[in-house]
Amino acid sequence: MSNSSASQNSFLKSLFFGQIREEYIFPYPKPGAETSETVGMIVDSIDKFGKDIVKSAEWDDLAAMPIEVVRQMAEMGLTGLAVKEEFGGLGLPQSGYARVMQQIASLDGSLAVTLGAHQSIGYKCLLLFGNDEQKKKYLPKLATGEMIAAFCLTEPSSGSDAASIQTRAELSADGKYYTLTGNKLWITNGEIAQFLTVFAKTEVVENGEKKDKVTCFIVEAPAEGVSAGAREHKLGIRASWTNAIHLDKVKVPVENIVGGVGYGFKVAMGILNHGRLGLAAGCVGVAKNAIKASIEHANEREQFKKKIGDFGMIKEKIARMVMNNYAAESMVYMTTSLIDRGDMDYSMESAAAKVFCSEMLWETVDENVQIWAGNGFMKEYPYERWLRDARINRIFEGTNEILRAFVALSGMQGPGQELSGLAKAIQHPLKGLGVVTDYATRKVKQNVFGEAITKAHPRLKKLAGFLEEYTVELSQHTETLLKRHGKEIHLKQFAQKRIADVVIDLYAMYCVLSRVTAAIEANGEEKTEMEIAIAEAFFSKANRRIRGNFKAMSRNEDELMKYIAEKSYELGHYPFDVFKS
Ligand code: MYA
Repeated sequence: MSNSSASQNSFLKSLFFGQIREEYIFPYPKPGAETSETVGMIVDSIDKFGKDIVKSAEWDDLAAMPIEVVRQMAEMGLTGLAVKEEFGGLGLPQSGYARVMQQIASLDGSLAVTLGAHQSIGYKCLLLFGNDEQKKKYLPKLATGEMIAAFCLTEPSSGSDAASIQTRAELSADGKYYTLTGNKLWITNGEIAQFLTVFAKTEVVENGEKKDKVTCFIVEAPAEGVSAGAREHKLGIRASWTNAIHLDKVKVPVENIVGGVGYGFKVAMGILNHGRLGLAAGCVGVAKNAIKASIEHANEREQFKKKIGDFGMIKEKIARMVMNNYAAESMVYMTTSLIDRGDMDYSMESAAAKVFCSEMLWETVDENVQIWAGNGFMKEYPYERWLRDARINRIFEGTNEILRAFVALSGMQGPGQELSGLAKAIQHPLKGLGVVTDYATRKVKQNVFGEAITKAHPRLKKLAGFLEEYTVELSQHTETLLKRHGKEIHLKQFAQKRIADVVIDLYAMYCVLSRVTAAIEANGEEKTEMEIAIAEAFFSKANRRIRGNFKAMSRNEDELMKYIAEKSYELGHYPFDVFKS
């Protein structure tokens, strides 16, 4: 996460400096032949399996699914997708993993969440930070589904503020084990899991000072002191298992610490950076279903002696659904390829993809209900369930609000450090000369020449031009905000939201540009007309959003909005009534 120098930054972090690292995003990644073949076979078997076994409507009514379904999934290898073959898994890279999650989500939301909680986050700590002994001991059982995993971070008083957890782990006098006590909330797979990734505060000594820091523990269940609360009843993904997990003086050997004492926060964030992409891929899978259903109805339903699909308002909806899903899909597989490279920070990209895809899905399933109208609202059809199932994606694995704040602040951190370096350099001219020169050169380059995109297809030159312009503007607005607010920028959420929205749109646009370039290069312009149209329409709409956000950085109604909110808090209710005025 270090931002000390622009040259070490990820694609999105670099954009905040006005730099376009096009070598990171061109050419658009193409899965290898072996991965494509394996994924193709798994996707086919998921579709077959789905028809026979998945009973979404029934499960949704009962708010439960049979545990045998999870066992059958495990037999198909679906519980060990990214685990190396030597530990009994399928050894898929992140791109292949995401494509399979996309397919599972298109089958059933509850099933996807169960499987996702197991391997996207449940035992991900082992894949990312586990030592050889831990991997050997647990991965074979987790890959085959003999053990099901759960990720235990959230607590009653700790949601978005993950570092504020209260669960404690005390080291025994002989230094051999920790005793964990605390309560975890809304844990997916809680009551069916045998492998719990638990985050707890431990005492550490840093520079001679005692501090409480987060540590990650593997807790096996059942075990003395571990219990699951009653199954929660939910709006959507109703058949998945969601429980509180209570830890009452649970003894955990020191060998079960993952990533080192005091490094648990980094472990949690590393896991979530992966998990957010599994979720984003799942959103793409469900959206594809909804688009298919909408097209089917648009083609079949007649009103006023015409197919409803012939009406402009329905065409606009279908086109928007297709266009936004194309952008979402482009972001997901661009970001998984950044993970597969193995040498890059992708934390912002993964958060941006999660926000974009979950909001794209929400809009898509909502418009699908609208197209199906009365039928869309009826339980007889799956569409109202898709809507309910989709809602959680904007909440879990980081609410879209906290992820917007993360995208904005994480991006501004680097320029902030350079600007404070610049301020220090002015006070200490000799010490800071290098910083001043470097920073000033970059600003001049941005303002006078812009940063060229050289790898986009010539047919998309105009679109590339927008991105060059907006990238420079992003860095300029970042600088203005940092100079205006300094460290207080952490508290300025109206501004953070605008910056995040611009960056998320920019990332989507860059991914689309790269993907359509690759499509033209592979198939020629004629065969790529639909994708070119999607790119042009997407850019046109995103342009309007970005321009609006840039404009609102200086002219906005923020103070009025704050006043209305604060006045409402004071009153405690909506104070108006036309009959009482
Ligand atoms: S699990 C629960 C999900 N919970 C969250 O996601 C919590 C959200 N909160 C946070 O992410 C953090 O607390 C935030 C930081 C971001 C607010 N990568 O001072 P800081 C570094 C790498 O900013 P804070 C669930 O829902 C940062 O640079 N590093 O920290 C499961 C700094 O480093 P340094 C990161 O203000 C549901 C340090 O940490 C990251 O406390 C089941 C401190 O940073 C990062 N991302 O808060 C799901 N963030 O010190 C199943 C921060 O070196 C789903 N840092 O400068 C399955 C899917 C199914 C598909 C369905 C389809 C339909």
